[in-house]
Amino acid sequence: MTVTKILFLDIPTVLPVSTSPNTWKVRLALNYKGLSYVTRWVETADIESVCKSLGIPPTSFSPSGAPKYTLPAIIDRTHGEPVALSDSTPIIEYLERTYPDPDPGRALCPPYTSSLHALFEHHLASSITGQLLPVLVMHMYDKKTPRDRVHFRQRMEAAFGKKLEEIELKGPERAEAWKRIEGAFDFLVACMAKNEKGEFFSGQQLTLADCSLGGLLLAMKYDSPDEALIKLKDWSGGKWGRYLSALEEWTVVHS
Ligand SMILES: N[C@@H](CCC(=O)N[C@@H](CS)C(=O)NCC(=O)O)C(=O)O
Repeated sequence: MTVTKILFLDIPTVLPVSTSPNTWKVRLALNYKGLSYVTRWVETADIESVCKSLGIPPTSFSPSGAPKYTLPAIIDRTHGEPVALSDSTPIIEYLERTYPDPDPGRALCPPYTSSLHALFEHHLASSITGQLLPVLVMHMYDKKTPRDRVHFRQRMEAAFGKKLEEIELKGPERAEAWKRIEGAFDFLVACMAKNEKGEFFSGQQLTLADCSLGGLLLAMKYDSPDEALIKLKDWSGGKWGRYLSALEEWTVVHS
């Protein structure tokens, strides 16, 4: 374990773990790199005020110019002057630059892979993450803290112009959506089969791609143990169950 003074901001749920793919992505990186950190749990309703008070920058701006604050975020006070960062990929790139592993084979961001990782993340977001909301919306809602449920319902209903319960797909439409998602996971398995060894997208060691993919799988597992996780374990000859087991040693939640 490398002794660092990192504060990691994550989103609480009614479970002892988060269900956010992006915060899981950074937690996997912190655990894989063996960095010590403390978690501060921030409900979504408080993300903006907490980030502002800690000097954490927004991750995007709305067309009107209003800043949008999201988690994960970190504050690293290891080297005196605090470094406050948001946005999962820049956070992992910072951790990699600041705390490189002596073994180059364990690099999360190996040299010259930024463009490939950007492409991978774009693919994951459009082919899987973006397809999950209509099948997981009520599972996501159920796992939120009571206060965040109110916040989530308000934002989703305003964005979709209908009740949360109506956003969720049902019947044949739901089955078709799951089929499309299974197809996207099968495509990843076909790519991963090109590796000679190892359960991960990057073979035997994690990279940024596996932090993103692993974060997504953990979010599905914890948001929906009785539907998404059952499907994941069944798809692709059990590949995703094996992937989740291989990832397990880096899923510890340091509070
Ligand atoms: N590009 C950001 C996106 C982070 C993001 O969307 N985080 C979500 C949780 S998974 C969030 O903070 N949502 C709170 C909100 O939208 O108010 C990253 O990769 O960290």
